[in-house]
Amino acid sequence: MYSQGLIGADGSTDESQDFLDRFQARIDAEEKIEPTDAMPEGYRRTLVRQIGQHAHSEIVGMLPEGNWITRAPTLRRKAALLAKVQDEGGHGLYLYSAAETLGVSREEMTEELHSGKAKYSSIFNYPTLSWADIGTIGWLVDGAAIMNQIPLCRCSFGPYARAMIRVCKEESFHQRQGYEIVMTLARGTPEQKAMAQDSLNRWWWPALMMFGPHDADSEHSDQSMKWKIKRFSNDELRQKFIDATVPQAEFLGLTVPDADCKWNEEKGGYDHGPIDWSEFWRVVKGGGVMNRDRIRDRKAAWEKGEWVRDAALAHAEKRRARKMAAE
Ligand code: FAQ
Repeated sequence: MYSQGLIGADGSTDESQDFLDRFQARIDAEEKIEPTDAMPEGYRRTLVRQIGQHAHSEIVGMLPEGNWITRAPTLRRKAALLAKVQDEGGHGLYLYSAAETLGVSREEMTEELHSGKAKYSSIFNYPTLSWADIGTIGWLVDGAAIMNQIPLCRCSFGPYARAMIRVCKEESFHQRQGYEIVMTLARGTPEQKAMAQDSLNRWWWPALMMFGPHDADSEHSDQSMKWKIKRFSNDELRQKFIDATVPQAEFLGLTVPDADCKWNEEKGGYDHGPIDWSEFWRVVKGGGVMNRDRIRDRKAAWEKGEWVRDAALAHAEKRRARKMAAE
């Protein structure tokens, strides 16, 4: 499927089977691949695609929660939400930097996001209708993100794996603050509990979709697992998430909106009902409720930030010129 051109740090290429075998042997020996190492072009392209999509998800993911900063119910909640949204922005920046080490520029990635060419996680195309959604995003969306990202800390590509270590620590905090918001509502008035249940009803299935299509329909999984970019398949991670989350919902006195969700003693995990993949693909292809608004808002933020980028660049140029004059 991929062109197997190889580009070394010195720009040399090697397309031999011998090189591919030696590269795979490094992966199998759990060696980390660094940006200056020669690598198959397919490996590089897969990482640029995945890390780029991941970075875009973090940045677009700031929008649904950002929507509630001015309406947080208390000062403490507002401070925590502000910090969380800023954390997500930071995650996007580490990830863009990790992708840049593979020879793609921030501008190219941004352009791909704005033009609709690059994907970002389907989950961020759903609206945040109530304060409970802010709790549910932390609980379910950060919870799903952690389940997916903990194995990425062992990804074969060094900069991605290292970025994930800090990201996972921060996401764990986000997950706990979200769960605590939902717990407060679930133990509150009947109206607050109903708000928490309504939020779980709306976010449960989209959260399961975050893990991507079933393994049989996952185009990239086999190769990504061979290269140890992914350590678990989409279905394996989805199952781990369900098994961890259903007891959390039970503890809160809430019910996941799936009549087929039952403990299966034999497999040692929960069964679940069918996922609506037609909805998933509709949202991924731009047909979700919020797709258009998300891209519009990202473009506006990028345009409004132009003077900041220009000023930072001018400052850096000035410092460089001063330093050169002094030498
Ligand atoms: N949404 O062959 P596969 C977060 C695409 S971070 C949209 O299975 P792969 C933090 C996929 O790209 C959330 N598209 O693909 C936060 C591919 O399309 P392509 C993001 C999806 O790469 C929390 C096609 O379908 N996390 O939430 C989705 O092997 C709270 C075929 O799929 C990451 O990005 C989807 N859900 O596996 C922020 C983690 N699923 O490229 C703010 C890193 C699949 O051929 C608030 N990424 N697609 O055009 C991964 O682990 C993988 O890329 C998967 C997909 C598992 C997402």
